Amino acid sequence: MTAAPTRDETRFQELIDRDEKIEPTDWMPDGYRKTLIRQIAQHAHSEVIGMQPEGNWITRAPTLRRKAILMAKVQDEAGHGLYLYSAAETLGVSRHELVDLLHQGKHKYSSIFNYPTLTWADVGAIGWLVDGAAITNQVMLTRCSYGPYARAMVRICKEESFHQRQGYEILLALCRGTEEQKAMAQDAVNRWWWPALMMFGPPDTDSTHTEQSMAWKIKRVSNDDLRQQFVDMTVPQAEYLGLTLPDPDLRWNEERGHYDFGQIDWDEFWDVVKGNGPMNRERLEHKVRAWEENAWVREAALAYEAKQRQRKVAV
Ligand code: BYC
Repeated sequence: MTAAPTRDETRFQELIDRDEKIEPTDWMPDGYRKTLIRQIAQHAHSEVIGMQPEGNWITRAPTLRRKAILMAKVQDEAGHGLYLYSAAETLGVSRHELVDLLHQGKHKYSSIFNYPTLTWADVGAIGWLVDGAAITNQVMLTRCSYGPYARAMVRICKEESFHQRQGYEILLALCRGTEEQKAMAQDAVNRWWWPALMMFGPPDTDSTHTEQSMAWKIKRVSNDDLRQQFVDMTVPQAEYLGLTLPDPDLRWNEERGHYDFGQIDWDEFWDVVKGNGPMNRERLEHKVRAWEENAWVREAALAYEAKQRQRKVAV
């Protein structure tokens, strides 16, 4: 016989059923808290590690205008990391702890950022495909049952929409340029298409958390359904660019009302998730190095804060 739900459990379930938000001071099941910390931390780490592939092109952007836009975009990603670490902190874990776990290799971040950015066209492909996939996922998360996470997503989605357009515009310029430039755009899309599809996570049948996360309304749509949404949205955009998506099985299915697409290489996905992708080591080493080399900035900020506090007490 299962025990009757407690008052806390009943109230939590009522809030979920009524589509109301759970707030930091509300009671919540341990599993709900743990799932959110895991997902929000992974999300925050992804934003921060995600600065590296594009940051790699800031010094080599083709024009001053492109450089200014790219710098602003990369800086936005740092901001997203900050909102997300703050959202995680409302669940009783500190940013410091989470960053530490990332640095020790005990926390995951999105598989997509373990691929290299070989040409300027990769910056366009990331904006269009990676930010495009991120928005598809994050629009759903604006309806997440946990208030602070859902609200952080609203602002992040607005900024990601701008990022996606800047990426698309980079590719559009290349596709309307010389044959060499168009070939560069095609090559970037060939390399980023499949990893972008992997961003949505394993197929629903292999997903550990989807069922419970959907019952708690943390996730509102499953990995496979989001992936399908992304494919359906992106194919016409590729056609407009005049680029081919590297999948011979990609075709419109009249009966389903969706595009069919080919098999994703899940062995490659899990290999990257386990740390064996082309750039895993480099990404983490770079992150840890930046953390250590910039310790003086944190120390100076803390010293300044302590001084300000002393002054306030004196006044
Ligand atoms: N990469 O049960 P599942 C950005 C893991 S950054 C690595 O389906 P869940 C941007 C998963 O953690 C945007 N690992 O999990 C920044 C789990 O392992 P654990 C990043 C992955 O959580 C800079 C296991 O596989 N977006 O926009 O229900 C420049 C089983 O998966 C991945 C987010 O983080 C992956 N791709 O669903 C440009 C969105 N997929 O934890 C752009 C927030 C799965 O049990 N996150 N795993 O050891 C989510 O929505 C969900 O966490 C996921 C996965 C849909 C990703």
